[in-house]
Amino acid sequence: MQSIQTIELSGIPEKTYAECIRLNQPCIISGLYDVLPDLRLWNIQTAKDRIVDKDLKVYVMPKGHSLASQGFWIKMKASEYLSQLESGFSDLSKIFYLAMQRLDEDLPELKPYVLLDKLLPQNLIAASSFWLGQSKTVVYLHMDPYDNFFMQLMGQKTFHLYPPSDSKYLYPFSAFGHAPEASPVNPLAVDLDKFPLARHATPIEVTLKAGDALFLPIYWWHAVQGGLETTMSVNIWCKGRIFSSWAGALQLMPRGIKQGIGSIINKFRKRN
Ligand SMILES: O=C(O)CCC(=O)C(=O)O
Repeated sequence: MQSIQTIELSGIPEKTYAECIRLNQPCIISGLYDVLPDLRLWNIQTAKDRIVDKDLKVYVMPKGHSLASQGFWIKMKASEYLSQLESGFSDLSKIFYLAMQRLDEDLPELKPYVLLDKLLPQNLIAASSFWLGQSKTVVYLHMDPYDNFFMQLMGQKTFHLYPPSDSKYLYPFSAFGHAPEASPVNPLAVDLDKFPLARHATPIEVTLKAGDALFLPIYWWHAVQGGLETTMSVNIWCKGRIFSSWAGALQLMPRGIKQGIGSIINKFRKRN
């Protein structure tokens, strides 16, 4: 299995970003706490103090499973989620994950404390998300149409990565279906009888601990597995570079076009 490079986070956002783009490979970014020392202090209480009154959308998966088709979202009060996170979830058959909460739309209360523009140039930031989960969360194998700057703030996470060129071995769902970004292959236990081409894929495994960041280039496949304790992360998706891989662009473009048309129709409906 391949290992990946480490680069030092620079206090000058443009410098770190330029170095990530130059490498165009997943890399660990060290020195997060040197640039933003307050991030070292994040814990469940930090979130509780700011979001306890919110209504949340929580991702739920049956325990031991990690496929796109098996997860679903439920509504939950933040107070309930946070107290179960501390004292243990009453439903032991499932994994509950406050996953992908957009800092702009879902949890703007947390955004001022992350100081995103100290990390990356402001004009490149497409969206940023907050993730807070119990142990052993799993996010299924998928890719995103953005470069990803991912920061681990509590606990450990293991990323199972494959380059965009491995798409032909990973059986992506149809570009015209509802999950073109996802693959049915489970990197945690690859079923070679069902997906024989997966034997040619070239996985990389990276474990992040609190204080580590990962740069994940656009269209890299990733499944993400939480460690044995509570995990907290914030990530930034960066604009641009959508044509850096034609295969990636063609796989995700139909959804982008569909979403674009959908948002124009919504705007039109609201106006009338
Ligand atoms: O942190 C996780 O559990 C998943 C993160 C992820 O999939 C992403 O940042 O794109």
